[in-house]
Amino acid sequence: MKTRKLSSMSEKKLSANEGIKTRSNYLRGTIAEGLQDLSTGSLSEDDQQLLKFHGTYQQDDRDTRATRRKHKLDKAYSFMIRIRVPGGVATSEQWLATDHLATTFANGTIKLTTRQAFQFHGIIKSNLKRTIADINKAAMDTIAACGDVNRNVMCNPNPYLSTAHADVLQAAKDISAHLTPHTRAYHEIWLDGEKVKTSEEEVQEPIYGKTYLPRKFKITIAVPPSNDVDIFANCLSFIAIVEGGKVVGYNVAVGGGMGSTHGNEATYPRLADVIGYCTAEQVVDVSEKVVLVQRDFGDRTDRKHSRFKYTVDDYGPEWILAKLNEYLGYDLEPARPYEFVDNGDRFGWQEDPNGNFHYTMFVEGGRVLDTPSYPMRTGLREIAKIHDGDFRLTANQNLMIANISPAKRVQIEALMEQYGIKDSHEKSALRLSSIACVALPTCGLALAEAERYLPHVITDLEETVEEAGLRHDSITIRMTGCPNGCGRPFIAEIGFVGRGPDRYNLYLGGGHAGQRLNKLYRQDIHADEIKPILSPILSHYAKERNEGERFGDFVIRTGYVAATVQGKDFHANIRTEAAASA
Ligand code: SRM
Ligand code: SF4
Repeated sequence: MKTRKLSSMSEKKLSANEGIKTRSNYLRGTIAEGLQDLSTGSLSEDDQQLLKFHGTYQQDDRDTRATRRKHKLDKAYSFMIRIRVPGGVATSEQWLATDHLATTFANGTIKLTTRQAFQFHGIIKSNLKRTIADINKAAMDTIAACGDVNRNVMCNPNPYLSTAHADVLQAAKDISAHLTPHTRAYHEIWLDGEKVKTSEEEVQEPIYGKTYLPRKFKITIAVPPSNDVDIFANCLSFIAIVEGGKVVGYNVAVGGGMGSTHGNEATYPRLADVIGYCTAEQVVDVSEKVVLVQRDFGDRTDRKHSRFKYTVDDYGPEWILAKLNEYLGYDLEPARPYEFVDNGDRFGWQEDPNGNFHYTMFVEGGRVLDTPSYPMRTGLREIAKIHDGDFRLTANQNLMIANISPAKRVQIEALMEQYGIKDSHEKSALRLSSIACVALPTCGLALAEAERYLPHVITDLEETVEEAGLRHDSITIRMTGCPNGCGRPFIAEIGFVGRGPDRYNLYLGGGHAGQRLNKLYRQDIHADEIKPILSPILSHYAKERNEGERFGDFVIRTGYVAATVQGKDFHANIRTEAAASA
């Protein structure tokens, strides 16, 4: 059902970002000039928006903001860089280059993101260009890692498990390449590429045009029964349908997303709807045409309403399907049956059909760093020096040391032992099922801690988990510093979303396979209240769950929260106690 009035839409003013894009000359703006100006560590407001399309964000150290303000100092500006890694695949050489840059230009850590990408933090302006150039020298790039374009395309991280897994990686790479912006601005600014004439729109951006998309766009591919890339949280997803070991086609799902704003019920997380099926050969075409539907019909007036999920809700999934079929010139077939069982990673060792090995390690909060008791980053560097397989980033912020031949396994295991990596997965299943977004001190939007705080929350809860005999029970637990939802907290069985320093909303009841949104259980609780509130529920679950019943299902059956059926219903049926505690 089409609900958005096109006439009123066109009367509304376009958002400021639309003007910035239009004036930018295909993402050039005055970035090159701004980089030359070393009298300040920042760039102009408009260029900061454009920088995102190039894969970098201006930030400042929020830990030192107050002190610097007191001493009348400028903010401690630096830049975050996101490296695009389609399907999360990095060679050993790329790992070593990333590791080297982390020390040379960044803060000595590598962040593995919830979209299978690398991030650096703390790069100062004078090093920005060199860092991006060096990333490109290592055969990686940062273009379209952020911005109003299609982002890093995700897929199941292990292509060696079957030919189907290899097929989806190839599809992810093909979609990613097809939807990469064509502008030469990236090469000109960061790689000293030759300047080209800028008037020919078709040549510049045949898919996006000069205003690109209304907002960021995200694509992923999953191989059932594992939903380890959280397909329902993405704008466009493909669910592989496998026959005889090969991917014959994909179910197409549209309109997922997490971002919302506290106190604004017009914003909400939404799960993608499965609208049809396409053949394996059609997957790139379908991706392009869905992007075009969003390009043409997405809301460019209000950035809080411009994600594809709102386009799908405004026009209805049936209308989107009809428009997609029109753009394609053929019809999607009806969706085929599929089943997901979970959205977590497979930790520890796995052997593939060729007799090679893969080790998935737990990386807390996705942060690769050295501490005195756990020199993980050094260990991974030493492994990369001898590893002739590759590294696979998972969408749960973990890392797979992949494709280890039987001959190399002994050497690699010895290094894993030496650097403490060998036991990385010997943790409670609760911890292994956790995700925390970056939040403080780098994220400019964080209202509360996440990456630095969730490990402590889990340590507190582990006491109850052990006592209740739940050590091996995977319960997804995710924390984000704000409701933008970068750690996909709204599909966790237990979700924490920051509201202010030390204060969180607690959500319960997400689906264990990422197939159901959760519901607000307690609003604005202090960090100290988390354990007293959650421990009794965990103990109750241990005692009274049905055979095989997941925590998210249990809290709904026993009345802690109502089930959220779809995004529009996210703010409805919140328990009166939760509302009362507001
Ligand atoms: Fe995110 C903005 C970090 C995955 C929804 N996200 C940000 C920024 C860039 C803050 C900003 O705009 O100033 C954060 C940078 C923090 C920092 O210091 O590094 C940030 N997002 C991240 C990462 C690094 C979180 C992590 O700990 O892994 C993830 C990088 C993914 C990648 O490699 O591309 C990350 N962000 C996500 C996801 C999860 C996903 O895509 O599967 C979501 C929810 C899904 C979705 O898009 O709906 C997500 N990020 C957002 C939003 C909300 C968008 C919206 O619809 O309203 C924002 C804010 C915005 O865009 O205005 C945001
Ligand atoms: Fe920052 Fe919020 Fe995203 Fe966390 S969820 S990284 S706090 S924008």
